[in-house]
Amino acid sequence: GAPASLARFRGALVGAVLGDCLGGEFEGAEELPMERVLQHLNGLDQDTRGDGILQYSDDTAMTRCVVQSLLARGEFDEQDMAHRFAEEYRQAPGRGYGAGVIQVLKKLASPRLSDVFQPARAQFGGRGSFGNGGAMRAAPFALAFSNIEDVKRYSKLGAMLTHSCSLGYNGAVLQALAVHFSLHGALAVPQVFLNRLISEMEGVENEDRARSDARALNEPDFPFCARLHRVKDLMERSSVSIEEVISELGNGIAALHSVPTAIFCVLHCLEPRAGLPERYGGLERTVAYCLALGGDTDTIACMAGAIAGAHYGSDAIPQCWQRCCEGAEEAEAWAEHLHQLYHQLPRGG
Ligand code: F2R
Ligand code: MG
Ligand code: MG
Repeated sequence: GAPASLARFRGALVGAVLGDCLGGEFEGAEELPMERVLQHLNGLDQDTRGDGILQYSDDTAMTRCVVQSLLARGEFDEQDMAHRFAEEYRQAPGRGYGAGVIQVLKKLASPRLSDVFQPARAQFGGRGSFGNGGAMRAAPFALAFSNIEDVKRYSKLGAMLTHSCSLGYNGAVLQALAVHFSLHGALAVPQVFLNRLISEMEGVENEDRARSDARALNEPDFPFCARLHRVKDLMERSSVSIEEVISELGNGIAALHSVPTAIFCVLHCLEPRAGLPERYGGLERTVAYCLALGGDTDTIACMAGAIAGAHYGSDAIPQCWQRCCEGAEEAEAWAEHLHQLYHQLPRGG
């Protein structure tokens, strides 16, 4: 694939922040007309205040912890990352965290805790969380590790600090893989990109825990692969409505109902689409389309923003959007450090 340029690293990290900040306006909305989304986005073009007026939520707060931990330690360190999650929550609890994960973050703050994966395992009566909180913060793993085996291993462990259900942590692995492939230009041929994701996820989901979790939740074996096949089917249709995307893929808070959706949004918006302004580039189309789905808009746009940003690069990011989003400038600077880390780690995969 294409070399992983600095512009792609910046695009991925800033794209994620933008998706979170811009999507926050509509999180939980139903039946959202595209006109309302465009009104919101066009308002930013005219906003002269800029300067981070749109605040980031838990998606970015936790992504920042992942980035800072990877940069400070130069490797994955579960104790350090868990400590940063807990400290971030203690300092800013009002960032819109999931109702369940708050319990984990409080327990992670205890100095007596030796196994940092234990609080996540206790969630939801021992079943663990299948929420998309692991996936929403997974992009930095693809930006820190060049080896695909490391991307899979550490995105899974990073998610397992809060999400012990395989439908939670495998969503994080899928999101990290999507950013990894996008970073290397695989989106140039969408079918190849999807086939690579399916092939990797067949290996990832081929474990007893994934099978038993899927059955307990009435999902088929290899649930993420099944959703990726649905993405493929939708791509082959001559036209797809927002309602069909929601009904086939979902727009909810579960990783299974949002990570494949984010991937579809990126693929669908590779080309100009009716209803979206002609002047919009691919990244703008992707974010606007994610918002118009309603539901978990901040998180779907955050994940799609990372994948799309890794493809289009930072030049595709509108300056006025970047100025309006809290944390976007800092994300750009951190992307440079991740780029250095990525290239100094052993290559392979
Ligand atoms: N929490 C939200 N949005 C709610 C509204 C926030 C509001 N805007 C505000 O400002 O206060 N968004 C954020 O949460 C999502 C990520 O959640 P995460 O980290 O996965 O949390 P959790 O609690 O682990 O899971 C989320 C919910 O999923 C259901 N759930 C998960 N596993 C379950 C299981 N095994 N059994 C039953 N239910 C399960 C629960 O309802 C959890 O609370 C992102 O959207 C982020 O933006
Ligand atoms: Mg959020
Ligand atoms: Mg959300």
